Order: sequence, then C-alpha cells, then structure tokens
Amino acid sequence: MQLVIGTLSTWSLRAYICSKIAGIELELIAIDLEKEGYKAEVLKYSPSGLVPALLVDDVVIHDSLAIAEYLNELSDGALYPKSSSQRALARSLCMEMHSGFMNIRKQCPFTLEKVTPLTNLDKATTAEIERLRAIFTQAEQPFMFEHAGTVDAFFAILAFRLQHYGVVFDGLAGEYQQRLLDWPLLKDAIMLTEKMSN
Ligand SMILES: N[C@@H](CCC(=O)N[C@@H](CS)C(=O)NCC(=O)O)C(=O)O
Repeated sequence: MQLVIGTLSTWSLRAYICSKIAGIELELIAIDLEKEGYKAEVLKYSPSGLVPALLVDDVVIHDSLAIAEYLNELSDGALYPKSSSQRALARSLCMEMHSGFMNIRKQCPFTLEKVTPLTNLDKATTAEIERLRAIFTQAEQPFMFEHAGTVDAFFAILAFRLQHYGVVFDGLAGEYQQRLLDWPLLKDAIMLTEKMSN
C-alpha cells in the first residue's frame, strides 16, 4: 500500500502516525504542495485533489479519518480502545477534531518556522482553546485511552501547533500536551515534515 502525503499537510501526518501505531508499513509518495502544478500531481492519485490518500489495490481511500478507520480494521482494532463505549468516545473526539477547531487551524497554520505567539485571542478562538484544555484534561495518560491510538495521532499535531504559537497548558491538560510533544511518533512525523520541506 502507498500513502500519498503532502508537505506541511497535517492530515497527511495524522494518517502517517496512525499507520505507525498500527504497525503497517506503507510506501510514501510525497508531493510538494507549494510547487506550481502540484494539483495535477495530487489528482493523479487522489480523486478529491487532496492528500492524504491511501492507495490499496484498485481502491483509493482519500480522507485521513477514513484511512485511520481502514488501518484500524487491518490491525484488528489497534487504533481504538477495546471497550465499545470508549471506542465511541474516541471516535467522537477524532470527529470533533476532524470537523472542528477552525479558528485555531486558521490562526495557527502548521509551520516549522519561527512564528509570533498568539495574543489578543478572540472569543471563538478562546472557546476552542478551552475546549481543547477540557479534552486534554480527560486523558488517561500518557495517552488518551489505554494505549496510543487515533485520538492521540489526531491531537498530537494540534498540541505541537499550540505550543509553537505559545499556548502551553498547565495541570493535567499540560501533562497530556507534553506527553504528545515527547511522543516518538510525533517527533518522527515532524522529522518527516522537515525532510519533505528541504
Ligand atoms: N478532510 C480531509 C482534508 C484533506 C486536506 O485538506 N488536505 C490538504 C492538505 S492538509 C490538501 O490536500 N490541500 C491541497 C489543496 O487544497 O489543493 C482529510 O482529513 O484528509
């Protein structure tokens, strides 16, 4: 199987981290999303024109969450908690991440370059940060549930972005944020980003 990913694409990194948790080796096809004509290159693989896309025999799975679900099936449930109620909660959190936090995503674009810390936050962004604090506080530690899974993969990049823009939680939320920042799979994903950007 091949995973099509893009430079500075956080959704690509989420799918990549999920593959690592599931222990599934994927061949990576990296596309420079800054390069002129990149769209035609992406469209060669992904009908939505977006990355990530997982190429499996004659099927293309073209969304990070769908990829996570597929990798979960292939790995006999390695990406979610065993209990069905916890699994439902984990999926709720992943989907909340997948479809939400628009203000943070807009104001804290993923970059490895130096940035100005966030100040004078508007109400909507403050509310999103507070929601994240509440989610992070729920973590069982060191991961959200009993072992690393999709939730951690999805929130790790956000934990990195927040820290990069000067938002560091205290208390239990801060402990989980720090665990994610220290997580070798997040470091691996950041290294992959550096490699693709050079
Ligand atoms: N919901 C999609 C979002 C994918 C997405 O927005 N990918 C961005 C990179 S992070 C992309 O391909 N951008 C290229 C473009 O917009 O032309 C997912 O979760 O996979």
